[in-house]
Amino acid sequence: MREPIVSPARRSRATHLMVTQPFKAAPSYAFAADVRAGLSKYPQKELLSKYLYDDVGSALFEVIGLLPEYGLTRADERLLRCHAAELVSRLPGPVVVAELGSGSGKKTRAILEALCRRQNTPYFPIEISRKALAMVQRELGDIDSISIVGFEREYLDGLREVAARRKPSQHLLVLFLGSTIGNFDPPAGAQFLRKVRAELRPGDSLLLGADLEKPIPQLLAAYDDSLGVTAAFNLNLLARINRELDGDFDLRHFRHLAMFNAETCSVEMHIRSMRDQRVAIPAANFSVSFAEGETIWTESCHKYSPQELLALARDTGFRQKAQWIDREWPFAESLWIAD
Ligand code: AVI
Repeated sequence: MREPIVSPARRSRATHLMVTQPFKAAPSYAFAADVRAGLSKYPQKELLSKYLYDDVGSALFEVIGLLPEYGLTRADERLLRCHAAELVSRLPGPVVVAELGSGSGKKTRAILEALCRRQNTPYFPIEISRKALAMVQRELGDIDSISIVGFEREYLDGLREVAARRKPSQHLLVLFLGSTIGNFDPPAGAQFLRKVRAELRPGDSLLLGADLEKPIPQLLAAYDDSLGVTAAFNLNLLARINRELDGDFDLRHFRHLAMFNAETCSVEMHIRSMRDQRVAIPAANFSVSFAEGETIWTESCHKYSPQELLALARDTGFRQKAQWIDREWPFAESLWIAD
């Protein structure tokens, strides 16, 4: 089992410091197996959205957050900045913070600073990206009274470890920000939140960031921006298959597509084949044919309503204590308490 990454402030006390060394990426068998399974699906080929986030994809996603058409990241950050003090005032102390998918940790600063004005705050970012965890140390390491221990783990594995480490007197605040919940289809999202709840004690808190419904043209522009950054983010998935699995996708013959699925209230991202073609992916022991116009479904971004979030809280073992909604870009930050 891998050891957590420990912030510089704690290194001297850590008994199991993981030494981060550059390593040559081994071909990922899981990636190859998932690519093969997804592209074998009929009638709708699929690739899992988690594979959008290699180093190139993560860098492109950072840029997406700056685009005028995509207000989601700014709304999330704005709400956290404006309501951090109120949020903290609603939590019993002392609080331990676990963040599922922290990224660089930048948007979490306001909450951590507000908490650190009140108490020493242990912060456990949980991330599958080691690079992101290293960025957390740089981004937040200067906050007084914080101790950061990063877990390079899947969300639920990391949360289980954090929950097991906290003391009986410590209240756990779980952060699940940025509307990552929207990238689960709603039943899977509810199932995931039930699993989160199962790791908590009654009275613990979850702060959930979720993007809300808005006019379809606004949504389509957000996922098909005029600069083509989202298109590059999506097509990078094929480029990643070429890089990591020796695939021979010719990117000139595929195109990004964003469309709104009214039945599921989601924006779907697809990649459309612009001609009949066959692609070999030797490291996955596989080749695949595409008909002209056929698509690969790469991501769904569900848009919630405030009522749906309230029902979701009840359905998954929580009670909603507060909710803040951004006026400029409908987005909700919901504070839920474990029942
Ligand atoms: C990470 N997630 C919340 C983003 C979203 O809006 O659903 C991913 C994204 N895909 C395209 N643009 C942004």
